[in-house]
Amino acid sequence: MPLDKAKAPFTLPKLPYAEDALAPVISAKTISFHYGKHHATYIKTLNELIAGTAYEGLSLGEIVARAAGDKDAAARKIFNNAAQAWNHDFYWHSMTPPNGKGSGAPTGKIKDALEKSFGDLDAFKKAFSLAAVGQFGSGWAWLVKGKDGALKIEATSNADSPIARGGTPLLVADVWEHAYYLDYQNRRPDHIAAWLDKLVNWSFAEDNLGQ
Ligand code: MN3
Repeated sequence: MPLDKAKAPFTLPKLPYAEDALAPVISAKTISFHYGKHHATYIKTLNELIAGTAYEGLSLGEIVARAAGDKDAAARKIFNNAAQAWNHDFYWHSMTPPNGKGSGAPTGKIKDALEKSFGDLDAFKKAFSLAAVGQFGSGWAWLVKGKDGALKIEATSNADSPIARGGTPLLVADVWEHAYYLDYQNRRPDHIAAWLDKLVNWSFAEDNLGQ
């Protein structure tokens, strides 16, 4: 993750593929707004918010973790923008173009872990889709590794992220409307089904499993 060790001022991390590489599931037009406007704005705003505060000098992950425990209104704004910056970088890496590295069906350690926790790939997809589609309003659907090593699915609201609670995410799908509206309008279930079948980067998920 390019942003894990970076310090302020943060810059927009490079996309791991071309803007049109995920089409037709995610069009170049969606990526150009989502990456070039939404993601870029979270980073620009974060840099403005932390300038001259105790958060300046921390890595992005450290800012998310520290701001998560602070109920102060200024810290909530910092949390929202820092978590959105981290979540989006993680999201771009959770996807890979058709025939790209990590595309297709899961293999190896990640396949074994999915089968152990969910039974089979279809059961995982069904559970992930339920969480993604069922997240009311804006948010994220995650595959995470629990402290007991089992894989779990978690849905979070708005900017919230498992890393705010010391969790270990493996994959994330953005379920804010800006992630799919130009391509799927209100059909979030269809977008998530295509996302799971065609875009997941299983080698990224496996790398995040660790030992
Ligand atoms: Mn988004």
